Order: sequence, then structure tokens, then C-alpha cells
Amino acid sequence: MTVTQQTWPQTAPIWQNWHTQAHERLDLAFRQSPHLHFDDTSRLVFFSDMHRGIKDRYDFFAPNENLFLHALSHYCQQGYIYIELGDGDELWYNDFARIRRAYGRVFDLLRQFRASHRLHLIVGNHDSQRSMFDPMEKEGMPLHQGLVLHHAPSGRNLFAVHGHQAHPKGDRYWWFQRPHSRYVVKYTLPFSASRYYFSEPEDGLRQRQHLVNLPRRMSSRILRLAHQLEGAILSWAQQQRQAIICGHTHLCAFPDADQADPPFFNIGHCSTPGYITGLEIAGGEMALVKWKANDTGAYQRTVLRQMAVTAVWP
Ligand SMILES: [Mn+2]
Repeated sequence: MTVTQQTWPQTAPIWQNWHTQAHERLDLAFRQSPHLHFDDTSRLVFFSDMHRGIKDRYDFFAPNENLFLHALSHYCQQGYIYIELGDGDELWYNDFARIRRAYGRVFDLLRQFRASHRLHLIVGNHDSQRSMFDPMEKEGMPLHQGLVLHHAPSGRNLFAVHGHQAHPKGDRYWWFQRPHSRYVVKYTLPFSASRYYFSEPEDGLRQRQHLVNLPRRMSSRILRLAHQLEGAILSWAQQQRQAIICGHTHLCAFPDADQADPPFFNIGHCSTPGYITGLEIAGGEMALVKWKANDTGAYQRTVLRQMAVTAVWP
């Protein structure tokens, strides 16, 4: 597994301290993560970054609720295990009880997965109102730091984690950051482009800058931050010889076997109105998928990228 200079920023001295801290937090998350064995008969599906709110004007998931319910019901019927990879709920701006009331149908479906032992909730930075390493649960459903997916036939691991652990400030200033978001940032959202901040992922998978739908200066700043964060996760993954599945940046990533890309997957997000992206593992294949309504209004699943599970580890 190599990290090439073209794809990932080199570690400049200024970032070295950041990387050390990021690695410590990822180590801790890894140690606290339960293990799940899977093989070529297993079916797993991942979604992340719904940021479910209270269906007010700041809740960008609301227009996607039916689409998300349709997709998740499909996976429930097909016997999939559902892994919610962080930022399912937007607790920086809202209280959980109100989100729970607004999204009763989503939580009913989560309970259905849970009743058949097919639900794993992973913590994201927006899932907690306090420090991210506090133990957490949603209505008796526990949240974990990550999930170590052990591929039994090859004996290799895939580490599924939200990814915010690699952020330079971590959540050291949560007591400032979250009230600031709740009472200040929230009210600027409707006046910003954030609702359609991300473009649809097809072109962006080839040329990453196209994933962000903002004026060039703003999008290059966002992409630079995302690359720095991913650089910290990747350098950890390289040291640990881990393959990684994460969310958090909202920017899809899927390795291209021909380009010898490192085994780094980002499942994207579900909070741009009109489409959602997720990751499936089924029948020994991994696929990045997009769900969207077609011209007749029917919901449709498209495979954006696909590879054999055995090809993940070079
Ligand atoms: Mn996040």
C-alpha cells in the first residue's frame, strides 16, 4: 500500500503533530471497536452523514427521508446488516427527543434491524452533545467508536470508522464548538450554499474537485481540509496495514485497482436533497451505490464503482 504524492498531500512539518494526535485517537477508537466476522455470503450496507434534524429549514435530510426509507427497507428485506457510520443525527443543533419524534419511521426501521441483530451504530462528531469518547446510546441502542470487519476467508480486516477522530482539534473544544454551532452557525446555514454544497458523485469520483459545488476558492479550501484529514487517516492505515471505510467529509472515495490506490473508501453522505450514497458488501463484492428518483419518480439504485472484496488488500 503506497500513498502517492499526486493523490495525497505529503506530511509537512506543521502537520506532524496533528498526525501524531490523529493516530492516537484512531488507535483508541480501534481498540474500543467491536469485531464483526464476514465472508462471501454476508450482506452489509453502510450509510452515513444523514444529519437528521427536526424537519425545520436547517434540516437538509428532510427532502431525502422517503428516498432513504425506501433504500433502507430494501436492504432490510434483503437480509442486510446495516451499519450507520456516524452523523446519523444532528445533535449539535437539536435535542435527540425532538429528532426522534420527527423521524419516527426511520427509528422504527432501525429498531427492526436491531430486533434481528443486524444494526451497528457508529459514532460521528455530530452524534454527541458532549465529548466524543463518552459512551453513548440512542434509545437503548449503543453507539460504538468503529467496527472491525474481519474478512474470514482472507484473514484481513476492514476498519469502519466515521473519521472525525483524525481532525486536528478533535473534540477538545466541544463545550465551545457545539453551543457556537447551535446558536450562531445554524442561523447562517439557510443563507449559504450548504444545501447544494455537494454535487452528484459520478464525475467527482474521477476528478475529486467536482464533488464540491462551490466557487473555486471556497471549494479548494474545503478539498484541502478534506485531503489533510484523509492524509492523517491514511498514514495511520498504512502503519497499521488497515483498509479503511469512513464518512465525515461527505466526499465519496473508492480505490481504483488499476491506479494502485490505497484501500480507502468514503461512503459520501445523505444530506444533499435529491440523492443519497452508500456502500454495499455482498456476494464477495464491494460497491459504492447511489439512490435517486428517476424521471418517473421511481427510486432507482445505481452502482458507481465496484470491486471484489479480495482485491481490497494489495
Ligand atoms: Mn462528521
